[in-house]
Amino acid sequence: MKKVIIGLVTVFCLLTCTFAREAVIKITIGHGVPEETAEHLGFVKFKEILESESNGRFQVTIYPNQQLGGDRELTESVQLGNLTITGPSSAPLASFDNNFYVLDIPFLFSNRKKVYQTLDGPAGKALLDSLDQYNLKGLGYMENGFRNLTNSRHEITSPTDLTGLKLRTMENEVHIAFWKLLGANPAPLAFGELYTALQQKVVDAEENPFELIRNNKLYEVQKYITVTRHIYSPYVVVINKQFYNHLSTSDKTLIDHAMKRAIDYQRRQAEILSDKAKETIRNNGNVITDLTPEQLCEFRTKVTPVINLVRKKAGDQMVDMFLSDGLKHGQ
Ligand code: TK8
Repeated sequence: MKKVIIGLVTVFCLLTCTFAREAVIKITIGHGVPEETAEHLGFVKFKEILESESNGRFQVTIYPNQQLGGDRELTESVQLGNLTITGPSSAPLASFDNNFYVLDIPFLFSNRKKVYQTLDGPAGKALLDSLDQYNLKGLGYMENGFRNLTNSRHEITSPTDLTGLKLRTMENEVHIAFWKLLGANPAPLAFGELYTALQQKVVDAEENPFELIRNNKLYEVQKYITVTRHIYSPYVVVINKQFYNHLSTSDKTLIDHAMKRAIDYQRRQAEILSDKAKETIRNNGNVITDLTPEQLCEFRTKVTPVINLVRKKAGDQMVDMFLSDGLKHGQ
């Protein structure tokens, strides 16, 4: 009897251990921003949904705040399979997949509604599908936000005010061309080095959405903010292609659905946090300058030629798809 019990217990242990070992699927996520940000909250939501919907079969670990590197390193890690998921801004992702330069068309979107219609529609989907050839699968777009110009020197209301200012851009050639056309002196720099560069006055100016100007404390070292909303560069959520392709159909659906819900949540948080950030920055005594339509027009006119560079990089087909989608949505 004793032997039978020991035997049964052994079989049971072996079965559960084997089952457990086979069943648990580990997912690692790395991203480049602090834990107070909407991007982080979005990934936490994804973890919660996926772990609970899979009854713990999926285990998700998140590494925030550049712990595993900046956007470029994180994207490389996902390509190599050392990391499962990341969410770089579309601008640095464009040097991996040139199609993403399409999102660098200046003033492509005028409001959030149009952004979501386009990104969640056929144009956004075609862009995500283009990642396939780079060993990535795109799961969707989270919000980083409309980008605004900040600097430590003086109030900026026209391109002339930018003359000679040293301005940090994301690692993206179209952005560099854009700021050159406006008369600034742009240079690319990884996000992780930005605060120190501004603090030490190696750089005078930069551009980011309100939420990151706040959460990365850039407003401490950038007194002036001009609401230019010149580019909307979303976070593109990417997963290692092999990892995704090896999942069962039902697991793929679990991931897709969890990410869709997480993205909806993330976008709501981004909107709330962006408004709060603007408030905090204003209360801190920073100068926030809104531009009149005429002033904004001056910026727009100067950067129009950038579209030719975008066409060269992203191709006419992708550019036309995004532009006609914009027109369809009444832009
Ligand atoms: C963080 C970056 C950041 C971006 C930048 O990973 O570099 O200015 O706005 O969000 O992607």
